Amino acid sequence: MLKSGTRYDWSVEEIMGLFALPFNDLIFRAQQTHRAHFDANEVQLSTLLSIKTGGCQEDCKYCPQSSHHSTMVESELLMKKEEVMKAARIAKEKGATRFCMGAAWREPKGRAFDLVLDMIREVKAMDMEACATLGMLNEEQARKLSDAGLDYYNHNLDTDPEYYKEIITTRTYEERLDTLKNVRSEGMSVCCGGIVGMGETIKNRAGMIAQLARMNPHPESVPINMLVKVEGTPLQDVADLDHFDFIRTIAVARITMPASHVRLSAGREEMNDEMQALCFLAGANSIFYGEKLLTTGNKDAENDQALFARLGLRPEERSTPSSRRMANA
Ligand code: SAM
Ligand code: DTB
Ligand code: SF4
Repeated sequence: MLKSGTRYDWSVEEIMGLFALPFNDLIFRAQQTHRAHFDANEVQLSTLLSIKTGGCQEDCKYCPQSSHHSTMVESELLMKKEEVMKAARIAKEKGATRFCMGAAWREPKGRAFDLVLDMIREVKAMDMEACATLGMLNEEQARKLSDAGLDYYNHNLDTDPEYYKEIITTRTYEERLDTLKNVRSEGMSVCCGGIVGMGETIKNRAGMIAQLARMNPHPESVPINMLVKVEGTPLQDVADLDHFDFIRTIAVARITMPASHVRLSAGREEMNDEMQALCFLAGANSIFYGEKLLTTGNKDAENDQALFARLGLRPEERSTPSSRRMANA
């Protein structure tokens, strides 16, 4: 169902105009949009697990898992299904509704892919939403994931097409868009966003949001990550981001993709409660919940519960569209 105000024709210039608004005007507009589409006091909780860590052949400059950089992250084998299920059960007990499995792969292959399909089936059997982020997908891989019951596939654009060349050289922007097309045509929900704080300009940021907001339909889930500067990556010394610029990016994502869940993603460890509250006010309504992201730290669950209590926020029960839920039943 289309709610009024949803558009797919945003230009980069128009989005730059949103970024240039006085902060209070921008936040007011984002909050109005948010309230027209969501309960403003509900936040969706997703828990991440790195099921295959490190040793990745891609050269993403921000990523501690790329084998092109020397970081503290060591290459590990695919986790055993039992360990993954244990983590999913703990996530569910702590209140997460979605379990997201990440693999440091260029693309899924061979027996490892079959094992991941099995993990997805088991997460679904636990009555949780399942999400995976495994790199590029062709049509057949997307179909297999969908058949296994996967609700969401995460594949980020990361930045705009122009700045992209500075960040990743081992796969193209077009290849990312092709993966997203394959996910969409197999009926899964799309989780797609990017990173702020990699040294990009406001125009690059507006360009990234324009790419996302011109998709029809919009990605159901839009993770906005603040770069985690990991030692050993080429971006370890990039200039600090003005936190207000991060909050503005959340607000602009909310205004341009009014019915999407906008996720306040990586970088929360660096944020105090007041900063996170401003992100929620700007329209963020999802977080990664649990003490670890993939290889770096996150706020722990107790900390988030205390913040929710201070702000009167409630965890959202479940967000997968009922049609998809019934198809998966
Ligand atoms: N290998 C798969 C891929 O790239 O699609 C899945 C995992 S990859 C780690 C998922 C996303 O995590 C990246 O697209 C990027 O947006 C985000 N990410 C990775 N390292 C990050 C960092 N240091 N700070 C913020 N976000 C990061
Ligand atoms: C996304 O947009 N952010 C998550 C998830 N999708 C897979 C990953 C953040 C990773 C941060 C660095 C790390 O922990 O390795
Ligand atoms: Fe590999 Fe994904 Fe990291 Fe890029 S972001 S190096 S593809 S794990």
